[in-house]
Amino acid sequence: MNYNRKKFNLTHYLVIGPENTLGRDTLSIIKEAIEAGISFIQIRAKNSDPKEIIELTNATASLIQEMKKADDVSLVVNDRLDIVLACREMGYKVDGIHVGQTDIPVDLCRKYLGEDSIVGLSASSKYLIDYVENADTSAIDYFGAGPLHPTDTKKDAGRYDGDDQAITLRTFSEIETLAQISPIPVVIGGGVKVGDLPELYQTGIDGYFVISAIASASNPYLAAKELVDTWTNLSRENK
Ligand code: TZP
Ligand code: MG
Repeated sequence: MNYNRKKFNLTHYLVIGPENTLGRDTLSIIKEAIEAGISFIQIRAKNSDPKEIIELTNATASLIQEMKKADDVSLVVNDRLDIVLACREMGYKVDGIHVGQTDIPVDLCRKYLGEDSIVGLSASSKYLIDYVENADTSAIDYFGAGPLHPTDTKKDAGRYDGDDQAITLRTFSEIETLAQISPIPVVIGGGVKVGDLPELYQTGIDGYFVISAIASASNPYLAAKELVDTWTNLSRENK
C-alpha cells in the first residue's frame, strides 16, 4: 500500500476524537468535514480504548476510500504507533502518525512505519524558534505548533517547566518567523477560529489545525466550509 508522504496537504487540518463531538457520531462529523474540503485528519482519542480507536481509524480510512479522497485527504493517528500498525495489518490505509515531544521518538516511528509514511511532531517548546532552528528534522514531515489562544480542548497546551499556570501563547509575529525558518511545513492550532485565519494566513504558515471549531460546532459541515473557503479565498487574493 502507498502512503501519502509525498503528497499530503496540511492546509485544512482537523484533529478529532469522540470526546470532542458533544456526543454526536464522530465519523459523521469527519464525513461532513471532508465534504467541506478538510485535507488532513488526525484521530486523537484520549478517552477511548485501543479497540475503539482502531475501529474509528479504520472507519475513517474506509470513508476516505469510499469518497475517493485517498490522494487528497491524509489520515494520521495521534501518539499511537501500535494503533497505526494494527490498522495497517488489518488492511487499512493510515498514512502515518502525529507525536508530541514526550511520545514515541520520531526515529522509531519512521523505522516502523516506513519511508512513505507521514510523521508529524508537535513543536511544543517555550523557546520555539530556537527549537525549530536546531531540531533534527530528518525523520519528520511537518511541525504542529501552538497554542494561538488558550483552549479548553487541550488544557496543558503551552504550559511549561512544571508551571501549571503560565501559558506560552504564540504571537503572529513569532509564527511568521517560524514559517520563515522551519525547514519543513508548519501547521498552527489551539483555539483557532475562522476570524484568526486572515492574520494566520499572512504569517506564511502552511495551514491551520482545529478541533472544536469543527467538532463542537452546531453545524460541523458549515463550520468546516467557512474555514476552508476563507483560507482558499485568502490564497486566491494573495496569488
Ligand atoms: N495541540 C495544541 S492545542 C490543541 C492541540 C491538540 C487543541 C486544539 O483544539 P481547539 O479546540 O481547536 O482549540
Ligand atoms: Mg502526544
